Amino acid sequence: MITLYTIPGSSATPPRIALDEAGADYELVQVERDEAGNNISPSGYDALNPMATVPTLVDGDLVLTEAAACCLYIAEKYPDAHLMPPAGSDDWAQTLRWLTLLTNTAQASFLRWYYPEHYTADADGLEAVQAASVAELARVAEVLAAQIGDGPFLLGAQFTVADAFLATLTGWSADLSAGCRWPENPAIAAHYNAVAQREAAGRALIAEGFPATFAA
Ligand SMILES: N[C@@H](CCC(=O)N[C@@H](CS)C(=O)NCC(=O)O)C(=O)O
Repeated sequence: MITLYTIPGSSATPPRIALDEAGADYELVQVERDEAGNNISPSGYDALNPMATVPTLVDGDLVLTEAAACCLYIAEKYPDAHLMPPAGSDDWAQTLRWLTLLTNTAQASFLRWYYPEHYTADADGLEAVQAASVAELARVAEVLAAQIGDGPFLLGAQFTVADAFLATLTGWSADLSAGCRWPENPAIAAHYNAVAQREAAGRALIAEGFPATFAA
């Protein structure tokens, strides 16, 4: 059985959505942190994940970190769930493109906003790190909205793990200031709502603390 180490609402959300969409048999293990942000439970967690982050997915002897890699693994392990287009197809390549943008640009930018102290040694520079992050997130949102178009998903009719990733980041963006929140963009709000309307994905989003819908 798969074990997914998680903190509610975290980067573990996309693989959790993927597991639920796949109807996988899995267990969630909550990672507890102290006030300094050190993982204190389960003991030995940092040996599984040398970056000391969540998620970590364990499946037998496999120990996998990085949310995007976990999503792709789940998609491959449960092919009947069709969480990725057929390997080698143009849609498959484009899904990799959007998933990569989501993880290495958008998610990274959100993490700079959430943890600015990790990105500057200047105690007076935290707000500047966050401001640069917000500017990048606004740019990425425009690119994503253009790709969604009439949607409902990034690749049109087919839901993929990239949509699980995007819905999670859309949920995170509710923490940003007014004017910067992704659901203020109608295409992104409609995308989130389409993901949330799926039975399994919607259940997972709610369980992770995200809203059932954003006003489009
Ligand atoms: N690229 C990593 C990022 C994981 C990540 O930074 N997770 C956050 C929670 S959303 C975390 O555990 N942060 C703790 C820290 O950076 O100390 C992934 O996708 O798995």
